[in-house]
This record gives sequence, structure tokens and C-alpha cells, in this order.
Amino acid sequence: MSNRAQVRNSPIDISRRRFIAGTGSLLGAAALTGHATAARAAAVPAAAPIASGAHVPVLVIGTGYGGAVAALRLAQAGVDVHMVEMGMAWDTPGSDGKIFCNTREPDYRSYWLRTRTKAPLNYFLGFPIDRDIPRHTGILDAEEFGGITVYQGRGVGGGSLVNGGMAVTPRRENFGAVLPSVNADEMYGVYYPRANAELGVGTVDPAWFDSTACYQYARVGRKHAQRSGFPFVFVPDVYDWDYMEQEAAGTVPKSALAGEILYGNNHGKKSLQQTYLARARATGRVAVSPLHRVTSVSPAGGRYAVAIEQLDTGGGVTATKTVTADRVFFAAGSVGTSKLLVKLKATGALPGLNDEVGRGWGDNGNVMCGRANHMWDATGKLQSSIPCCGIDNWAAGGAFAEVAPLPTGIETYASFYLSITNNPNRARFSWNAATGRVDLDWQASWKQPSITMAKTIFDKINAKEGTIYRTDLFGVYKIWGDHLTYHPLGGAVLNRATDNYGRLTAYPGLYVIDGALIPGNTTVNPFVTVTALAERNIERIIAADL
Ligand code: FAE
Repeated sequence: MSNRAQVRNSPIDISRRRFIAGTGSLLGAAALTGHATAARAAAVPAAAPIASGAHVPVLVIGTGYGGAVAALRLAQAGVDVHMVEMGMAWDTPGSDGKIFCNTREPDYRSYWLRTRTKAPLNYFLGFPIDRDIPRHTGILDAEEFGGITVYQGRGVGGGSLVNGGMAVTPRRENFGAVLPSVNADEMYGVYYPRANAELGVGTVDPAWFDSTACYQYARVGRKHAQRSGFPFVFVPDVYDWDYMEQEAAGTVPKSALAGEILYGNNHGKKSLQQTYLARARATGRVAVSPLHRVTSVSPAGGRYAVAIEQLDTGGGVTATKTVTADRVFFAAGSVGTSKLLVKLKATGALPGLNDEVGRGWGDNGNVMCGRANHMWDATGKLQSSIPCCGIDNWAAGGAFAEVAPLPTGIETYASFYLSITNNPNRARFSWNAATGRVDLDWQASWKQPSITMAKTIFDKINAKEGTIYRTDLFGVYKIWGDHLTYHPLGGAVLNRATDNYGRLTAYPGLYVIDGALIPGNTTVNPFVTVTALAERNIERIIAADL
């Protein structure tokens, strides 16, 4: 070991490591494929799009977690629902036989209406790794506001199409700070268990975790966390763990083990297409219009008129439609719902919305970083793209760090982390009449509390291990990925912008049922909380309002 330590410290070794890593980063894609590529069967078949002039009992804007819960429960209660989704259906394979592309070879399917990728981890060894792509209604939106880039899923299934599937229920003692007006006993007794069951949440088999090559990076993460005295936890996920074991055994087409995650998983992951939305469609009462974007909702004779733009895959508007609905559920995600409501209030379509609309937006304290390991702590060239563990320093330091993969296909000697921190900063959406757009007043400097909290973990680990931060993953000499979030939350906060069940009370029949309800932070990854809260709210709405 001492020999290897000496080798590691030599300039020759550093440049060798850089060469290996750089080669893999830039050229690795060519060596990474070659496995079977059977396309995933579509669980949610395409539907005839909604016709202009149509009337529907319930219209749901967006097909993410909140929208999917609303659609399923309303349909089960006997109500016909139409879901309107600005993104694509993601049910048709491309010419390569796959519905989704992988992170190593992003193509036209990867980004929402961009001509160049905007990878969250956008540098390697200080070199930019983004590449040109054709402009297309791709799956991942990197939406840029003044001080932050907000990543979101676009398509039938919303964020479930692009996320890591980490399905985490907050610790009970933290729940009061997450949703202070909600009865915790009900959430932990009924709605969290219901959400976990419907989403198909499971945990990696610890024995397999200990033996498989694809979680070597996570075992290194565990060792370093434990040696510094931090609690290490397995994190549940909606990925099918049996399927992943078969991937490792080479008996099924690979997805998590083939770098698939940010731009969709062709196999293995139970996205909403396989769970809530499949069950909703099976009721026969739920229809979906993909590539349809809602632009306005306004009262119309006891109903609501909903203006919709139909899009082509280049983002062009091919038709404008107006439909009516008795009830409308805003489920366009924290950013989508907030932008719509702020615009509709300011432009006079829904002037009675209260002044809390647009407020209370947070980034769930997201911040990323990497650590450079010693050569005896190789993290493995085969890395499952599905994270399965984390370091819980919330109580002591305000940070929960997931041990994240760097699935480049080559050895990087890097440990990579996405931290969720207790960042108190909250931003506000507001209408900009000059540009005709909605702005968000988040400031880049507002990430500093997140960095400080993440450092409570990684400064200690670095000191213990004699290691340093990677400075080449987010810029030329930049340690922190502090320019982005994967977890937008808030903007139409429960019990403030809405009543305690998501009703926009000035307008009977209008509801918010997505991440916009949650005031900025969930202490862990958010979608289980978004789902459980939607389950709680829709149960009350069906019982009381319908
Ligand atoms: P969301 O799922 O975003 O759905 C909103 C839908 O509305 C989208 O499909 C939009 O395209 C659509 N939409 C927006 N505007 C309109 C409009 N005007 N007209 C029609 N449709 C519209 O909202 N969370 C976790 O818990 N665990 C993870 O491992 C995790 N990893 C993530 C990784 C990435 C890269 C990203 C981007 C997110 C991740 N998240 C994760 C966050 C999670 O996906 C997110 O909290 C939920 O998707 C939010 O659910 P909503 O229902 O609020």
C-alpha cells in the first residue's frame, strides 16, 4: 500500500490518472454499449389528443407525481379525467430500438428544446463535456433562471422519467418542519405507506450490495462515512432490484448498468408510466394528451376555460385549443404550476389568487461535490447509475448526502455526492410584464449555506482520509456544483397560497396537487412526499368536493 501511495503522489501518476479519466469521459461512449437493446414496452399507450371545444369533468395539467395520483384516485371514484402534458409520450423507440438515450451518448432525446446539452456535471478534468444536439422536445429540461438552473422531467411521467428513483420518506422527527400544517400521524400511518406501496419502493439486498462490482463506489462511500463517524443508510428506490441483479449477471438488457438515468431508463425503473399512470389508464377513465402545453385557465360560466398549445417535436405550436373543465388540477410541478399561477394572477385571468402565490420556493438545499480518492480506493469502472445509500448528518450538520454514481465506464478514483441541505433561503416567482415571462429571484450566493452544511460531512471525511475535493467537475477550478437543483419545491405553498388541502379557495374547482405545495425543503429526496401529500389531499377533495 505504501508503494501505491508513493506512486499516487508522483506527477506521472497524476497525469496518468488524468489521461485515463479524460479518455473515458470523451471517448468512453464507444466502448460502453454493445449489450442487448430491446426497447421497453410502453405501459401508457398513446391517446387521441384532446379536441378544441371539448368539455371534460376534470382536467389535470401535468403528468408527474401529483397529477398521476389525482388522475388515478379521481378515476377510481368514477370521474373522467383528461391529463394535458407538454412533453412527449415516451412510448415509441427511436431508430436504435430504444425509447431513451443514455448519459454517455446524449442525442436529440436528451434535452428539452436545446441545441447543446447542459449536463449537471458539465466538466471533467476542467474541460467542458457538453455537446451539440438537434433541437427536440427531449426529456430533460434545464430551465435557467437568473441565479439557478432547475432540472425537470418533460413527458408523460414528469420527473419520474429522469430521476434516480430514490424514494425516501423523511424522518418523522423532521416532518414538522417539512409540512407544518399537516397531521404527521395520518401521513406516517396512512399516506406515506400508501405512496410507497403504489410506487413500488424497495431496497437493495445488503448481501448483494456487499458483493457486486457495480456498487464498489457506494461501498467506498460507506467506508469513508463510517470511518468519520457518520450514520450511513441504505436508501430505498423504485428501481427493480431483482432486475438489476439480473443485469449484473448478464441475463437481461442493461439499463442501470449501462449509464441510463438522466435521460430515461429503458428497463428496470418503475417510473409513473409503470405504476400510477398505468393503473389510471387501466380504469378506462383517464386520457392523456402529450405535447400539449396549458397556457391559461380562467373562469367561464361556472366552469373553467383552459387554453392549450399543441406542440411539434421541434417545439413549434401547431394548434391552439380551448377546452372547458368543471375542475382543474395544477400538477405542472413546482416551477410549472408556480409560473402558470403567477402569470394568471398578474394578467387578470385569475386575479383573485392570493398574494402567497409565487412565494416560498426552495431548491431542497441541493449541492454537489466530488472527492479525489487514493488509488487504493478505486470506485470501479462499472457503476450502477441508481444510487442506493446516503450519509445522514441532518441533525448535526443540516446535510443528507446521497452517494452518487459517476457512471463514465472508466475508473475515476472519484467519490461523488448530491447533498440535500437545510438551506433556509426561499425565492419568489414574479411576472415580468416587459419580457412576458415569469422570473425567479433566487440569488447564486444563496447556495452558501448549503455548501457550509455539506462541508460538515466532506471536510471531516477529507481530513480523516487525507483526501481533497475534486475541482474539475463543475468548471476549471470549482469544487461545488452550486448552480443547479434537481428538487424544485414550493411556489404555491399548502395552507398559504391554497387551503390545507390544495384548494385555490377564490376559485372553487381549482386545485394545486404537486411539489409547488411543499415549502422549499423535504430534508430528503422529495417525490415520496409529493406523492403522499397528493394522496392525502385527493382523498379529502374526493370526499368533500365531488
Ligand atoms: P413533475 O414530476 O415535475 O411533473 C410536472 C409535469 O408537468 C411535467 O411532466 C411537465 O412537463 C408538465 N408541465 C409543466 N408545465 C406544463 C404546462 N404548462 N402544460 C402541460 N404540462 C406541463 O412534478 N426526487 C426524488 O425523490 N428522488 C430522486 O432520486 C430524484 N432524482 C431526481 C433527478 C433529476 C435529474 C431530477 C430532475 C429530479 C429528481 N427528483 C428526485 C425530483 C423529483 O423528480 C420531483 O420532485 C418530482 O418529479 C416532482 O413531482 P411533481 O408532481 O411536483
